[in-house]
Amino acid sequence: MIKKILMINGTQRTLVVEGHESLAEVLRDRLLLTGCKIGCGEGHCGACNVIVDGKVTRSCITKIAKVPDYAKIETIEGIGTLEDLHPLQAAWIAHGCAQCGFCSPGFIMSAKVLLENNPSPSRTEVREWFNKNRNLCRCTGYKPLIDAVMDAARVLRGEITKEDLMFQPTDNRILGTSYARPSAAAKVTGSWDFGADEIKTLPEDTLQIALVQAEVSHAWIKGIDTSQAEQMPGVYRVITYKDVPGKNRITGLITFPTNKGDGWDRPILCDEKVFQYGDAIAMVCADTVAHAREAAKYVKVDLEVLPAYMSAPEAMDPDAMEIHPGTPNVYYETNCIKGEDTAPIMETAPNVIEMDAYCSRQPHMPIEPDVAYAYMDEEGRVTIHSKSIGIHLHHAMICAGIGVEPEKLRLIQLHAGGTFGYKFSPTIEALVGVAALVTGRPVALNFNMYQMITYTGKRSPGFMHIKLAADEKGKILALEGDNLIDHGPYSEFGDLLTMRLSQFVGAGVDIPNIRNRSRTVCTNHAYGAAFRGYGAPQSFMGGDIAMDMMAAKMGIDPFEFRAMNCYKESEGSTTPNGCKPDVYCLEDLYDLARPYYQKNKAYAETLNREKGENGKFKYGAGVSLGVYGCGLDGVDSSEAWAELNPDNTVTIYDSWEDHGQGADIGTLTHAHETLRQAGFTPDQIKLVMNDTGKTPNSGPAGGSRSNVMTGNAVRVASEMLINAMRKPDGTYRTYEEMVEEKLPLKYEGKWVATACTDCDQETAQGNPFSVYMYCINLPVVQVNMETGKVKVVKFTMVSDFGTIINKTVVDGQVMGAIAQGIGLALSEDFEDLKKHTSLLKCGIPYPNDIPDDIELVYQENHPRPLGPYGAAGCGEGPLAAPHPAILNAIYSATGARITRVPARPEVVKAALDAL
Ligand code: MCN
Ligand code: FES
Ligand code: FES
Repeated sequence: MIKKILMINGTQRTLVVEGHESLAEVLRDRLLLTGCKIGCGEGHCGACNVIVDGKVTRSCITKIAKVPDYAKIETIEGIGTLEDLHPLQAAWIAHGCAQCGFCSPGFIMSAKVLLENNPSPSRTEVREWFNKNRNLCRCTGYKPLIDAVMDAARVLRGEITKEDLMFQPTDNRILGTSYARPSAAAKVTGSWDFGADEIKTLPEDTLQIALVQAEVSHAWIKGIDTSQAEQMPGVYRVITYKDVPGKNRITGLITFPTNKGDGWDRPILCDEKVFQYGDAIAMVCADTVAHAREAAKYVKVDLEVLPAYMSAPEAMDPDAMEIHPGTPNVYYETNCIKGEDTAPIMETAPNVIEMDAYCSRQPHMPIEPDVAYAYMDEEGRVTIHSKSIGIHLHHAMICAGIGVEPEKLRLIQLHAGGTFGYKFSPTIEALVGVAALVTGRPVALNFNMYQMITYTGKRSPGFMHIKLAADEKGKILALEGDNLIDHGPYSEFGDLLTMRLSQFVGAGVDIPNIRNRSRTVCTNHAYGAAFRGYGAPQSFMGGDIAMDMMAAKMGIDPFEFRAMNCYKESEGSTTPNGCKPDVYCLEDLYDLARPYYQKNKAYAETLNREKGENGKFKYGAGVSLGVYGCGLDGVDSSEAWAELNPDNTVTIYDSWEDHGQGADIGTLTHAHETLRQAGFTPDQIKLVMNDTGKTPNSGPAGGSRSNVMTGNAVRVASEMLINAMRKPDGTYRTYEEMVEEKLPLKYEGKWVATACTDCDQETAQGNPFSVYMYCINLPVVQVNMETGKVKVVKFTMVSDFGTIINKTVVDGQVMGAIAQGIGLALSEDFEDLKKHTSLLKCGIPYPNDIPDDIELVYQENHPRPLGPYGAAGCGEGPLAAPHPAILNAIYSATGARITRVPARPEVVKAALDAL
């Protein structure tokens, strides 16, 4: 034990600590200064940054023993309050830097030291500083963070005030503005608790869970011996499949009838088989995390290791065994059959190209690892708090598996530090639920980053084979495809994802004739989970690069080739599913984008002339089109409630789960835009969100559906309320008057996408989405011809999301997606189970990997008839196709055609060498 005297936020504190403890642990566990977040826990992310004697310090890797007595430690809690924000905190809010907010305290502490030492930094110096201090953000694309530091510096220099930075509505209108999200102030002051922070405040008898996880990818389980672990210090109970009260399966809620599986293939705790590395075999519940983890090492698992099929082609080998006995490894097939037979067209068309492409197993890499806790509530319900982005969906997926009646299960969403879709699948909900049921005590499970990366779901790799035919003028005549989706061992949403290939290969292009087959394959690599873009990045990896190849073959400018072939109302163009898009906005979008494309091309030429260094660097401009639909396939729906309160405020209830994208500001803005007719101001609207015990089923926050579906439901509920409040003379009743007239105070708003239909299982023809969004991606890249290293030096995105509901949110969504697109294109991967085990090794982009030169352009003159106030979604369209645009730019710069991601230097170098 060591006695330490530390000056923490100006107060002298005496602490008795153990030498092996980190500064982060001491701050968080002893002092409850939980504004210091633990992301990676290994020095890679800066979420835990505090200031020690004036220096930025990653507290997770700083042993408390090394911190000198009387060291001056500053944490986020010490620099500003909700009432009196530090200029950096104010600027962070103003620029929408706190999306999920998990990284915000670490960045702000880092920036504070920079500005103390350099009051007038350049943008490059700010970026370099964050890069040097290893500050990672997965949500924002970094540019807003640089903007915020530049503005905070101006405030600190006395040139402007904090108030100048903040948008203030003048006419009680916030739609389309940069009104700050309700959660922003708490996020930037460190008072927004995430799961790991809440766990610290659970009752003293809370049990901490450690998992016993598989270290092989495929095996029969012959036996599990828990006897030794049960005797270890602090252990209360070791739980195996035998203890699970229910079916011990998470059901994938099979979406389509032609799926050959039954959806009950994912064990909560493995019983007969291990299906992938990291599968949970047992749970040790103990008094401390350390005790639980230590005891977990003593659970003995007897395995008969089986051949592991780590990719779709391996699992399709005729000699491969069925991973789930009784279900073929290829368990679902969708065919997009539109127009005439394509075979004769391919034979006779003057221009045909054929290509293969691969879209990788991209890891999600939120900075916050997975976390959940559970307990039995006062009504006898198993209550699970987790990062779920589909609380009602997950309720249905885990209820039978853990063995409780639906009314005895309650799911609540924690504040999430980013998910990017991995939480569309339940991860550890069922585990903590089972542990709470079996032990009868509160339980908590917090993954470390290694577990987060190696065990949670990933983007399902797509093996794309695409053939295109065009006439002599370049009009596309036909598309053929034969594609595979490697979905890992668990079928949940695998069919839905594969169906996306029938919806997005060729989307945005007027293609009269399509024959496109896509199959879902079960493998032993990481299970496929939704990832932002969901099926579109795979689709455009094939479909868009094929367009680029055809343009090159025909000697037509790739931008003009796309513009010429886009959906046109005059030609009655239809989507690959044979229906008309909700609006024809693409011709205008290409017109809007054209000057930006030409400017980028000219810029690349200038760079080649001025910075080419005699051929060492080559620069090129690229283009691609990304399209995404808002909603779950077919007749999607959502529900929200509006209630008038005694103090004449309104409460909106919905389950619009927040990854960090801004469900709170979305709900508030949709409600306010309607309620302001009755004079309500934003601060008179309260939000109750994301608790199956309190809020209606608004559907999951996936498929970029919420702004359209739940936005509409909020609008409808608000309209119902003010319709009831409206008096014949056009004024509005107060709460007292409503009560006096015995009028209901609470209204249930529902919205159903009745215009939609499911896609036909034989042909994929139908009308799956009520609203679409479009993005034209225009990057400029630098290719190092000696090493193959590619850098994106500029990124322009020209988008149509219909009406913009919140400008700062939409900007943030687009910039964050561009950064993830750059990562997908050039560095990110989860393939090698031994290597890809940390944020760093998985290739997450740091500030210097993302250009400062990001240009966002919006088209808003095509309001969506079915979107609330004309809005579409915007979460996923911007990640549908930045990566093909970057590969197309590499081609434009060098002539090397790369059709797989990540295009790491060795891949690019090999392509250059082969020229
Ligand atoms: N919005 C807007 N105007 C529009 C369209 C959308 O202001 N015309 C706003 C919405 O109000 C909402 C946000 O943009 O705040 C995204 O809306 P939408 O596209 O409807 O998407 P969802 O709310 O359903 O969010 C999910 C989507 C998905 S599927 C993933 S994955 C995702 C994403 O959004 N993961 C994210 N964005 C993310 N952003 C962050 N920071 N972290 C994640 O994990
Ligand atoms: Fe400390 Fe990532 S650097 S948590
Ligand atoms: Fe930076 Fe989410 S806001 S990680």
